[in-house]
Amino acid sequence: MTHAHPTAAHAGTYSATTAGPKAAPAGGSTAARAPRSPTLEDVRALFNEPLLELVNRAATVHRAHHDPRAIQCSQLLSIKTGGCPEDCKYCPQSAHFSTPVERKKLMDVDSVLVAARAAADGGADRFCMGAAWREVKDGAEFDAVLAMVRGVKDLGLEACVTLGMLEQHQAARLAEAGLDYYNHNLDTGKSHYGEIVTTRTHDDRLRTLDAVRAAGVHVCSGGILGLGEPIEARAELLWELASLHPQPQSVPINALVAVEGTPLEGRPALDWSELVRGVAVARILMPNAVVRLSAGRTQLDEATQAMCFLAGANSIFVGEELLTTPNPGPSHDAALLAKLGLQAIGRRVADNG
Ligand code: SAM
Ligand code: DTB
Ligand code: SF4
Repeated sequence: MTHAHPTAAHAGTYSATTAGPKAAPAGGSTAARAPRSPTLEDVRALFNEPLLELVNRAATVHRAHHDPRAIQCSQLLSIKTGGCPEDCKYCPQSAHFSTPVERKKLMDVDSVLVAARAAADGGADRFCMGAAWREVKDGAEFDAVLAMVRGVKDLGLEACVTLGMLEQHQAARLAEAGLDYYNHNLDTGKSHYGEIVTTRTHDDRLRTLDAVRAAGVHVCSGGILGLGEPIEARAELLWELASLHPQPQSVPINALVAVEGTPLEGRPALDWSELVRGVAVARILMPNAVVRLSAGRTQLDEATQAMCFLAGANSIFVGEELLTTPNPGPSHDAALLAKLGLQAIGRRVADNG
């Protein structure tokens, strides 16, 4: 198993600013100074830090591992919408709930590639295709998704898909088609998971992540804040993600979009400080990952988003829509990035040649 949780720390003191693969012990005895993996207790302690101290530590980690002006931009497309057999309480695409989302068939390859080209023209560097499937099934539809991945790569974009559970041979076929990232979120901490989804287990999620990693595809895995989960479940979620070996290369932090008709309709919006705190803890625990400020940005003011970038977020979803819900859109995002002196990495390449 590659996802064993470290329950006992080895020698050394966990340091939020120096922990992580790139951090070298600062002289002296390496045995005594070596950074160790965070324990769940360490993560709980981060959640209790004064917010601005935490943001300052996260900003320091961020600057030690990344260009703080660069923002990775992914554009989403729902290639198969609605009618999903899973009962994820947050999701407007579940067939268990009556929501405004209409069930549609899998899109054809050409239409997907038209959208991908528009995403590239709009400055996205990665195209992420989502399907409301419980799991991938071999056959014509999966073959079409493989053709979409190949087409997206031919356009010079990074390719990401999120298709539900996956077997090893399917992950291998996606890798062969050139897939860069597979998105599969742990969504919430293990102790809270059964409150949110009953049609699969947290261990099912980990098994899919193992298959993705074994195929050599980068892992994109994160979660949702604001489901009504206790702080303990947030600490668990981020500890579980940080305990994966290797850590996920991409970590989306979603704020719940409470959609009418879902069981979480009417759930109060996450307080901005809780989102900033979640981003900061993710950055400290996973120094090399790209941390994405994901769903829910239409509910956030610019100052909150700025604070998330300061706390280590270095990626967003761009475009007018996420999968089925609205996103701020290109003109708002261009204005925000310009105001903060940040640059979309796709635009940097475009502007330089
Ligand atoms: N069916 C696949 C799966 O669940 O892995 C892929 C698509 S699913 C929509 C991808 C992710 O979107 C979920 O894991 C969840 O984190 C996020 N998501 C779905 N509905 C959301 C909502 N209302 N608010 C925030 N995030 C949401
Ligand atoms: C992720 O973590 N967030 C994205 C992407 N991965 C697939 C999806 C957000 C979906 C928000 C609800 C919707 O638009 O349907
Ligand atoms: Fe289906 Fe994914 Fe939505 Fe769950 S989150 S209902 S698996 S589309």
